[in-house]
Amino acid sequence: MAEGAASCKIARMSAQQITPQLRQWIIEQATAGHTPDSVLQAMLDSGWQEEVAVQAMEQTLEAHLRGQGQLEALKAGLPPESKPLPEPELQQSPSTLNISGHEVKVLLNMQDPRVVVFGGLLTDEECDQLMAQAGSRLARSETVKNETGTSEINEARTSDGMFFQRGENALCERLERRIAELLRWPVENGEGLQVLRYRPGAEYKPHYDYFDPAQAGTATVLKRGGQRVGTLVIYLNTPAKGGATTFPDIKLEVAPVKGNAVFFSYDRPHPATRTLHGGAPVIEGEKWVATKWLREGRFE
Ligand code: PD2
Ligand code: ZN
Repeated sequence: MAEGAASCKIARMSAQQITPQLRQWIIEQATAGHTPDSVLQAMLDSGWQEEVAVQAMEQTLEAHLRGQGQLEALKAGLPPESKPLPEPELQQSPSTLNISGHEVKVLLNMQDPRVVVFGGLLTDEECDQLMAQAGSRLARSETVKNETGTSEINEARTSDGMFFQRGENALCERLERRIAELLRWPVENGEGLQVLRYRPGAEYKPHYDYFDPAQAGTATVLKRGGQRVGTLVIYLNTPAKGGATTFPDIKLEVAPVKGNAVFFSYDRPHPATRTLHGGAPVIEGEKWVATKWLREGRFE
């Protein structure tokens, strides 16, 4: 459980009304793992009347947390129940995993944040085929617009991209099954594979892959499969220079190597997960990746 909630700087109206901003602040504190007691105390410390503060907490948190199955744990002062996450079988620190006859190397295994680097997840032929299938369908990448849940061109992401439908063809199906077995997460909970191509100078500025609960458009996006809980970025080629996947919070840089992949998971949509990550600018050559995002529920 995190320490006491941050001080409540939400402006108090003279009548001490429960505003949308106050509700949002309460949800943010809860998502960061603060107990209801500490959130309440932070409100009292900044001058909220106890009656209003308690009512705001009840109204906001009960509805929000019941949906996440965390209300009872928080009321009891327990850390939020750790939810199931995609997770490879690495209990005995194997150097290789046999995934239905396909050998995958374990190159890095970090617990907190959860980051695993795999070697040889795809064969060179699979990488080449995926790039060939995606090539003619590439368009300037869009990202989800936070306010509305729709897509927009984003200067922070200067790559070209496309999405395959899940199970769109035999190769996609085979890779989806391999990823599901590797990460022990249902095929049905995965988004379709996304392929990105970065030309020299192109990059993906550091970001989180989960949907920001504070943004208005998130409710719409979450209707289809709930939150993202894990990401697998697979390198389809080896750029001559640049293009590492970076994790600024932990000062980790993963080199893009054809067929290798980096996996990371996040148990809550919050920076406390330290899963900020980006694609560093490509300096020479092109960089191609396939990204698999994993949802908490069925993505239909
Ligand atoms: O291409 C990458 O290294 C990269 C970096 C950050 C890909 C993504 N994010 C992504 O697809 O979300
Ligand atoms: Zn990302």
